[in-house]
Amino acid sequence: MTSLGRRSTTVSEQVEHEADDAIDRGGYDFNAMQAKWRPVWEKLDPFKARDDGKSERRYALTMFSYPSGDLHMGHGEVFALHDVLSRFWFQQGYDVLNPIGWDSFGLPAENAAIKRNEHPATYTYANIETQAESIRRYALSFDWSRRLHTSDPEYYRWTQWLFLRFFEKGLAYRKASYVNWCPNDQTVLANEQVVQGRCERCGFEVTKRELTQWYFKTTDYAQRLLDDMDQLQWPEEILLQQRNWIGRSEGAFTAFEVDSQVEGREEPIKVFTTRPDTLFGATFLVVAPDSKLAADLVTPDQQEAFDEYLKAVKASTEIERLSTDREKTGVFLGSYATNPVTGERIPIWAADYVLSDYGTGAIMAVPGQDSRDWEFAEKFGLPIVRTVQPEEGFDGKAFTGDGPAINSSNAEISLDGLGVTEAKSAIIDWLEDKGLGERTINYRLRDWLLSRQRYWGAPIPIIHCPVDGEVPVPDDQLPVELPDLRGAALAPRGVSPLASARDWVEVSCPKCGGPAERDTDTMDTFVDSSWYFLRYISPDYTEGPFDRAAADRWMPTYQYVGGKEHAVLHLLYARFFVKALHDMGMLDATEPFTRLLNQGQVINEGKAMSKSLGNGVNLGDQLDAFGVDAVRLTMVFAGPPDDDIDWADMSPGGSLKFLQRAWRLSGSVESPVGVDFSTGDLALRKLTHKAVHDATELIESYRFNVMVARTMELVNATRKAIDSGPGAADPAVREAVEAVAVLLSLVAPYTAEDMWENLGHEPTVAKAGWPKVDPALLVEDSVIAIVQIAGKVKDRLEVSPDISDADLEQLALASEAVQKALDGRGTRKVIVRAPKLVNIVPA
Ligand code: ANZ
Repeated sequence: MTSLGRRSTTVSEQVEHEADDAIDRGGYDFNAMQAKWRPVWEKLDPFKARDDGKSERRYALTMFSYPSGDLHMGHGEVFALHDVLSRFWFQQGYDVLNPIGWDSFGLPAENAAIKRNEHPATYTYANIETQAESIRRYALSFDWSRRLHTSDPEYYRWTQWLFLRFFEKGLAYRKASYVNWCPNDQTVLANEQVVQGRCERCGFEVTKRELTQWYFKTTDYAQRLLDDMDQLQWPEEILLQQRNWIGRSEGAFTAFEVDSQVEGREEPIKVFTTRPDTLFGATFLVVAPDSKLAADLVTPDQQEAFDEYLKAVKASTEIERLSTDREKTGVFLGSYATNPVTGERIPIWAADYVLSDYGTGAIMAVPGQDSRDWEFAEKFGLPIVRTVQPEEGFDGKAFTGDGPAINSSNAEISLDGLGVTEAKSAIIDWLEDKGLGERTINYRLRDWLLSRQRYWGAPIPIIHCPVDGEVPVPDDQLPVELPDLRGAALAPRGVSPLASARDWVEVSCPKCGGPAERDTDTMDTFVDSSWYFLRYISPDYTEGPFDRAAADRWMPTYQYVGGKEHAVLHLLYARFFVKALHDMGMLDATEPFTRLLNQGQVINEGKAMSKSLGNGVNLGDQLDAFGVDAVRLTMVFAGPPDDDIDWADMSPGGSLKFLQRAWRLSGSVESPVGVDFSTGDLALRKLTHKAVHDATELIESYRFNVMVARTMELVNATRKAIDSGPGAADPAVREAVEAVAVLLSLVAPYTAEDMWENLGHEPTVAKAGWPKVDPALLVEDSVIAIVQIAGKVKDRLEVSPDISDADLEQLALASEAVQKALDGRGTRKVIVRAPKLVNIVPA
């Protein structure tokens, strides 16, 4: 932040320079503090979740860590932010559950194992230990007694158990279809893992393969996943992404009779349309080339042309298929259908812009109102009839807007003159009446494809028997443990490596006792992370995946903190899981996460950190140079938590200096522990009470950076009171410094603990309790300071009449309105006239 001295030097220069600055610590030694307090806390174990019903519960959750290497800057940020909330609730006296564990199955460990010729567990558990050590050093308020790893058999036993309950309810099933296939990772992917046609993990272009795979029936929950969003206090952006992903469309099914000459095809073709009002303009039908329908409808004389087209379609990638600016391709199938309202005979085509797994895989093409259909009609010389009157002056092609219907009447019904909404409803009524169609709602959401052809995951607990079919592994034989495979045996070859472990695969059928085989696929690791927050609640429970009574006490989690990249993956899957468990009578909660905070990214020099750019910043190096507290403080003070943090603009050295200043206060206090504060200096007391009071609201609304700015203000005022005010023996000074220690305990736990000891208290400051605020002291004579950017008023701040220039500047720069107006620009100059005016000249 500018107020701590923004520099434009490279990070390594910055580290060097600021480490030099930090040498004169005036007795403040972060290494000594870290060494001193860690063992004390480990002994006290202050963050073990209490669950005795004496206080209100709050479940604070950070997104699951994946054990790849050591912690990085992103972890540093998310953990620091999350810890402010968790520690705040501890201070407020809530029973907080703040667990930690590892999402430890997954491909990276498997790929590493192939390379190193070892077992994935070796790499996985070594990384976990490294991360666990770093997390402990980072002093987070986790309850370590609940630690779990999804790759432990004791965990995946219950993942498998849950799968079987879903299976029994028909919520897990197997089907053959064209699925997303990553040629690099040699495994299928869920729709959610395909981003713009590429594998979410490795970036390879995804192709299609016909395979028999396991699915969860997420589509059963489409409407409830939408409806229940209004219970969620989540960023609007994430809710919107989920809404779009679920993609509810209201429309109708309409039936088109097929010409009698198509052999073996009698039932009519059903299409899904969101614009039944345009039915009079449906001049041809288009079916997905890779659908059974297309194969059925092709006539012998078009067979060859069709086969050729289908081959080309299969070779094309999803990216190509979905791209809108690509020239339309297609092939006439030789057959015809009848438009139910015009009675006209219309041709049936196959084209790849129609997808086989949406709606019915067939559309009525209305070129007059649909751009893709227009292009297609133009290219292949098919008729175009407008059924909506375009607005005056419209000279485009398809008209997709609202307007009065035209060319839309027959002997029985006329839509002419009606607007789109009325026309829709009139035509659907008529179609329903005639048995030619029906109102319907369609969702873009697909079932969740959960099987993977890879090793390092939970085996699917099903046995395939030639007599009994799919037979669940009996509960008392769970977990189905992974066979011991390592190194080259794990190399991807398109079928699961488990298939090669014949001893493991060949079993007898639990039903008939005859020879049978285990399912050789493993579950998507998103299955593991769809219920881990429930396991945390009773990690040692042996009667089921979680203790229902305890789960009902703690769920839903009050606060979730993590990245936005999970908008339609983990966050959707976990919601589906909780709803399904609720319906099975296993849980009261219907939603997993009430509040969601997405942190921004830590970037460097304006760009995401990456190996190729060489702009990576190592968290461990930062911690070595500046100490845990200064790094955490820098993360929290950088700005609103959802903004990106450009580390090149940060000054951890400045944070360190502030911590020293705060810490020195604790050695200056001259009044005894327990002194009566009410006799203290009124002005300082007011400032203290206001800071504590405001912090509550600032923290609950995620404005942690402002809370820190207020703490800085209090530190400066206290220093002034000691040096040139009522003096170090004034009780108000002790009150202020104790408040500073508690406020800082949320962000800089080592410094705060040391201060607490200097003040004469026993550890731990983490449980000191939130200072009581006296409402009488909140009535303050305050003045309004105007904050301008380039002469324009951006904010008004209520400040104390004797605020210093430096404090006012800090407050002004921390203001949300100012941050927004600056929009990432730095400042060239800041002119401060405390307590009335701040004028900022942007860079
Ligand atoms: C006729 C029509 C006329 C359409 C018009 C649109 C505009 P959403 O909103 O995404 O649900 N459609 C239906 N199934 C399809 C499939 N499998 N592949 C590609 N397109 C498909 O879109 C529904 C609309 O997308 C449907 O309404 C259908 O085209 C097309 F002026 O029918 B419409």
